[in-house]
Amino acid sequence: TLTLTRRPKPTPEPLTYPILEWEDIKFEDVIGEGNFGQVIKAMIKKDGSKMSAAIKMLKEFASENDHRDFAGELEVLCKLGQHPNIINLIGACENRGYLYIAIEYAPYGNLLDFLRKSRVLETDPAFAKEHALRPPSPPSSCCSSLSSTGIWQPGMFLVGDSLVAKIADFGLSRGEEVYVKKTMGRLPVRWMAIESLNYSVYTTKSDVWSFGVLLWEIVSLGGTPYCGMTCAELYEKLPQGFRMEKPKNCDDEVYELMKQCWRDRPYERPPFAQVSVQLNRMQEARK
Ligand code: ACK
Repeated sequence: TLTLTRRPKPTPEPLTYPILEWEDIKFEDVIGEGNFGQVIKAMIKKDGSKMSAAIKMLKEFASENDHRDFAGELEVLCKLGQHPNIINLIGACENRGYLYIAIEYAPYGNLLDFLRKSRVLETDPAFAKEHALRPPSPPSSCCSSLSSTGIWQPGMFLVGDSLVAKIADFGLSRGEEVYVKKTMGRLPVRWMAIESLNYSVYTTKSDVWSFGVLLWEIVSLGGTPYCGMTCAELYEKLPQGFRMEKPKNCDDEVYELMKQCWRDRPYERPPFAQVSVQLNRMQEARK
């Protein structure tokens, strides 16, 4: 006779992270505040040397869910490991039942503000007029219940030392749902590929599309994608072939790359490796 035995569920590995001592954190100014947490600049001592850090912590009245999400954020940061384009984890500290997560401090703040501030340097007044700053219109009710990829926006990046852009805020993602933006169930429609809008299909190729939009935002110094168009118009016009125009001061080959990222058929869009090679080549040619 055959006896079936159930394989025991694997017990989750305990989370291991670099531990910071409470005494080694010297809190300075509050640099940001969210719904349930805040970010405080600090000087920390780690392995005998002092460094700046941003400390994320929950507010006193945070719910049990918030605490779970916050621990999830630490887990994501641990799993991701170190990368030059990620706001890396420095360590974490538990004090009086509260968790404090220390991440790299990005001295230039978020990329979107950084780009917009750099407009002051723009000599062409028509440029600022053309890319009038306007916050994106809220998504219409038709697109408010889904969730989607949402990391390829300058709002998701911080600018670190040597002006390196780094992806930040993994508080928006959790566990296996990495890259799923949950904020109020809103979709980052302006960054979404046609197939994501129409069929909720998210692949690396739809990420390539979003990356193209990010590229457009960077070149237009923080312009609002499809400024003046509603969400409903995007649903209608993108499948008809409508695409954003070339931003002022944008090289033809950079715009060409954006358009490749926005090709109708996902498989016709270049893979990220190719996008990266092309961008590096363009950068080298400008040196
Ligand atoms: O957009 P900001 O200026 O940049 O305001 C937000 C705020 O804290 C809430 O997230 C800022 N912030 C978050 N992490 C960091 C960091 N590692 N370095 C510098 N600023 C940060 C973020």
